[in-house]
Amino acid sequence: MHNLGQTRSSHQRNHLLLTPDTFVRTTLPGMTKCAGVVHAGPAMGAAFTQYTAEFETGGELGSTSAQRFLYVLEGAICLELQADRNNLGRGGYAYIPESTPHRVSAKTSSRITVIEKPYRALSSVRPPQPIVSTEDSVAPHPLNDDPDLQVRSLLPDEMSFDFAVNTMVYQPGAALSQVEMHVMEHGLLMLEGGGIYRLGDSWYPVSAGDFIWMAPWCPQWFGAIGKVPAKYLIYKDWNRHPLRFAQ
Ligand code: UGY
Ligand code: MN
Repeated sequence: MHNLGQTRSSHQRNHLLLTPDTFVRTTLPGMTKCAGVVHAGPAMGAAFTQYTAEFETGGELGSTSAQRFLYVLEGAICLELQADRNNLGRGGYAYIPESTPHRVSAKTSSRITVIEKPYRALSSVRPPQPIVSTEDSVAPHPLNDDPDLQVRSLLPDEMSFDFAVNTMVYQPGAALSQVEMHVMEHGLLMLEGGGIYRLGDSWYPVSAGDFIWMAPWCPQWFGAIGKVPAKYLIYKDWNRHPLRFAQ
C-alpha cells in the first residue's frame, strides 16, 4: 500500500524524524537471520550509530570493536559475555565495553535497539566494566522535581562512561520544563504513547515506534498528549570536554 508520498518522517540540518513507514531493512556484517534498520550514524553527522535489530528465532548480531549498548524491545535474547550466558527479556539491557568479545543471539523472534560508539578514553579514569541489567531494577527519579516526569538512568553517573542512556516517562499532559539547547546530541526511540516534539523550528506529532536524532544544540521540547503515559529511550554523549582531543 502506498500513501501518495506522504509521511511524518523529516530530515533537516539539525534533526531527523524517522517513522516506521519509512524504515528500510538491511543486513549488517555478521548478522544471521536478522535485519537492521539503521536510524543514525556518521553518514549524517552523528558521532554514534543506533539501529533496531529484528531477529528470527536463532538469529545473531555481528561483532563490533566499538562499545555497544543494547535494550530489548520485544522477545528474548541471550548475551554471551565473559563466560556467562545472560538471558534478557523485554526491558533487559546491557553495556559492553570496547573490544570485549561477546555474542548476541535470539531465543525467539525479537527486536532490540543497539547503540554503538567509539570510546573516548580519559587518561585519569579506568574504562567501564560490562553491565547486564533490567530497566525495572533501576529506581526512577523526577526531572526538575516534576513527579509527572520520571527518568531512569540505565548507566551509572560516572566519568568513565562517555555516554548516557535513560528512559523518560511522561504522564499525560507532562512536558519538558524548558526548550533545551545543549552540546550533547541525542538518539531517541519512542517506546509508548505519544505527544508533540519540537525539533528546531518545527513541531511534530510523534508516537511509539518513531526514532528521532537531534544534533548538538538542536532546540528540543516534548509534551505528552493522550490518555496513556508517553515513554522514550534516549541516548546522549556526555562527560567529555567539547574539544574533541582535549581531556
Ligand atoms: O537528557 C536530556 O537532555 C533530555 N532531557 N532531553 C530530551 O528529553 N530531549
Ligand atoms: Mn536533551
